[in-house]
Amino acid sequence: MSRTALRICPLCEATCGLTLTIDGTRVTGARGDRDDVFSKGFICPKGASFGAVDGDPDRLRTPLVRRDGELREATWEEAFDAVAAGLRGVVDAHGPHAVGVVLGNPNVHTVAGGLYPPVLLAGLGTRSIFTASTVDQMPKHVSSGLLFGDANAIPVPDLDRTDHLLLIGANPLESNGSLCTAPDFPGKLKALKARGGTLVVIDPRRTRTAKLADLHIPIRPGTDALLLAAMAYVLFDEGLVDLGELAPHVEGVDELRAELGDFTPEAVAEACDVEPALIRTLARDLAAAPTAAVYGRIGSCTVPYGTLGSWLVDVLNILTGNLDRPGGSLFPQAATDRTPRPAGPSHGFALGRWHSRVSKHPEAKGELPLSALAEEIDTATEEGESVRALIAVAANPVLSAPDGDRLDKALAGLDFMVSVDPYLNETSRHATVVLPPPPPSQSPHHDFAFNTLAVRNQVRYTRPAVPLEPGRMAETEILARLILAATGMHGADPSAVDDLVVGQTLGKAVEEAHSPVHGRDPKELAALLTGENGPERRLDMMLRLGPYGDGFGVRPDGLSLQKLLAHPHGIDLGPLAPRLPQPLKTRSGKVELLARPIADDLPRLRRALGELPDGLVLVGRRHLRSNNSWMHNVPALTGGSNRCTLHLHPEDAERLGVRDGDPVRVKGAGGEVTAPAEVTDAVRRGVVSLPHGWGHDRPGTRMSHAASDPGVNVNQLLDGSLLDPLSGNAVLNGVPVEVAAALPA
Ligand SMILES: Nc1nc2c(c(=O)[nH]1)N[C@H]1C(S)=C(S)[C@@H](COP(=O)(O)OP(=O)(O)OC[C@H]3O[C@@H](n4cnc5c(=O)[nH]c(N)nc54)[C@H](O)[C@@H]3O)O[C@H]1N2
Ligand SMILES: Nc1nc2c(c(=O)[nH]1)N[C@H]1C(S)=C(S)[C@@H](COP(=O)(O)OP(=O)(O)OC[C@H]3O[C@@H](n4cnc5c(=O)[nH]c(N)nc54)[C@H](O)[C@@H]3O)O[C@H]1N2
Ligand code: SF4
Ligand SMILES: [Mo]
Repeated sequence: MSRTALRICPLCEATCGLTLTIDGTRVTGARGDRDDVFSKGFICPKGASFGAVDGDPDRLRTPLVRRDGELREATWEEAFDAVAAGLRGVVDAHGPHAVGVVLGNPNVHTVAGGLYPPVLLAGLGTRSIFTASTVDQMPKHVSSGLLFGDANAIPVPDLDRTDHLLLIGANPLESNGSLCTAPDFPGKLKALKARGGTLVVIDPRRTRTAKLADLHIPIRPGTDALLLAAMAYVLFDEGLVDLGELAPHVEGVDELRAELGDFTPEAVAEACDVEPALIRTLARDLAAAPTAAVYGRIGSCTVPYGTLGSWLVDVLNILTGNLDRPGGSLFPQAATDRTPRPAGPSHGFALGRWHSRVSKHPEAKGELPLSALAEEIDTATEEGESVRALIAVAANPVLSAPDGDRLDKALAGLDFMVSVDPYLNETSRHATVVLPPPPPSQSPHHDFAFNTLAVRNQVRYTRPAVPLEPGRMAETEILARLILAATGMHGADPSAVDDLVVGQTLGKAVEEAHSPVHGRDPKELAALLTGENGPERRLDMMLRLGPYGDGFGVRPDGLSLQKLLAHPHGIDLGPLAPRLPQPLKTRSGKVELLARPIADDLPRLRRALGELPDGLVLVGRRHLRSNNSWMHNVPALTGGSNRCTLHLHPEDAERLGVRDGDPVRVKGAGGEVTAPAEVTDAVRRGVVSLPHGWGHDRPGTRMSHAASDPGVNVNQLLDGSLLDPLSGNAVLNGVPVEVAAALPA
């Protein structure tokens, strides 16, 4: 007998609602949930393969503990005993910073990842914190921190209402969108065009997204900040700056104008390989559109001027009056956001409060660059301890970070490592203990992260679609127990972690004058929380304290877990609405258009005006049926066009004597890889493209299908030294490489 259950898809940022078909405990089908308030039935091939992803026989079922050099199946008790002993040993001998933490991307796709890592980091007190953010969006956090005073205040394009969309280094037809949560992004772009709007795409590759565009500009990789600076220059030069209703909330316009004087269209044209007249047109069209949104993603972040580029995206939104207005770029308001406090000056955003030990990289948002993880493990210095133990949660940095070979060796030399990961892969194979979470069907879902980036305010929660298999442990409990083991409370009841957070959060809330629970008794409030377990009680608390919450009875119609459970397809909270100045947390209480660190980095951009690459440069790409490093093990999602090939322009191929399908050697500062050439004019001349997340040929992994067609690790071409200095983000695009025909074996 089969049944159906609802489950929000965790496989990308679009967060589609799915209807799963379940036979016994196995997911045998998935379709889009037509009644989902947000996704309205949309599904992509990955979501449609939910059952295959979920039921992958290579997923680990029990913890593994290393004994006599080999990872062997163990009980949960044995595993946590080993974690407690391993971590405490290192902390006691070498102090808290000797324990490193690496948080990978899937943490933003799970309830566990949303609720527990902050508690883990606070409990450990380590500064050795590394996440996927520094190979991804850290430049956007830094630019938001500097502009708005809050690294997490990221405006998103109002896709449903804008008249003009400028997409920079984003390919939502493959990625389904990022830092812009929008189920059916492709449909929204088509709707934009159908209502007479304009789509402009800036990308060195003619992507499927670019093919939809009214105008595609194949820019030279790494030069977007120059192009955007020149667009801002034109707005000033031609009197097109119009802040509209933003004006009272913005400071620094005149200072910005003065700083941009050198970035004329003529000055940037050669570096960007974009005609000055076209740059003027781009700026004029942006200013002339009734509403417009500028949006940048991976191709604008993972480059040498990532923070400046991310900043300029919002500078353009601001100068054209499009920030915080319908049809422009707005700040979402999620149901689990903190209770909005009254607008006014705040603490601001600080960068570089401490530095990494070896290369002295400044921290950003409390994190050190993932590019520096290997050296923080393998390099001794006079001051401070190297990282000797590592906690990796949902992270595969051996493939996702620069120079995997070095990191691979460094991990092998650790005193202790624990991986919370469903797979034995390139990274977790080094662990002393592997703690496998259950598959998504057995886990609850709520998008703590992506609702703060969604193009429409809404809230949804799904309980596990299938009960936990015997012998499984919920990922929330795994992380709670890991926190206890890491902080000297091994063996305590995991609900102690949730109780602690509830106590602290409510204790703070009752003190805040703007809180709906101001002056009440935290114990009385805690007793009112509902939910089947600690994580549900925490969700209930966040919803009730949040901007739409019931305030623990103050607003009886407001949100609570019970109300959400009564709406299994979610609750729509309306279109994005203007919110300024409330989200601003700058010291001035205004949008600070030209913060000091930005002004200090502009001379570097000025120097780029005269720089041209000598040879080929490398960019990445994504494929709709893939996801970073961990989906190559699902046969239904591999093969066809989803292959690890080097895209090469026909003219470059001819010059190098390479034919389609030939093996080519690609060499970069960090190493060399050989991949088949795919000759295509979808990349511009002078640019080659390899996807990331491949290279599944290391011994000791347990991903049989992935290993059968391993591909190569593009990040081996990087040595980890190329960073955007303000954010510490790795440069993954626009990287100089040498390409040559590989001699036939
Ligand atoms: N060259 C190049 N490199 C890149 C990029 C690029 O564009 N080009 N993109 C970068 C970006 S944007 C990102 S976000 C990073 C991603 O980098 P990572 O986060 O390191 O890598 P992922 O492949 O997302 O996989 C993370 C791990 O999570 C595990 N996992 C999957 N589901 C779960 C779960 O439910 N719970 C737990 N605990 N673990 C789970 C997987 O098995 C895998 O080991 O890669 C970056 N690397
Ligand atoms: N199918 C699929 N979906 C995914 C993922 C996946 O791996 N597969 N990963 C998820 C993750 S973790 C993330 S962060 C998002 C990323 O989401 P997106 O940013 O939309 O993803 P990409 O496809 O990497 O798009 C980046 C584009 O930038 C272009 N580019 C490269 N260099 C430059 C440059 O210098 N300038 C400009 N203007 N463009 C440049 C590339 O050609 C590419 O088309 O996708 C998410 N969704
Ligand atoms: S678009 Fe993303 S969230 Fe939607 S079904 Fe596909 S993978 Fe899942
Ligand atoms: Mo990402």
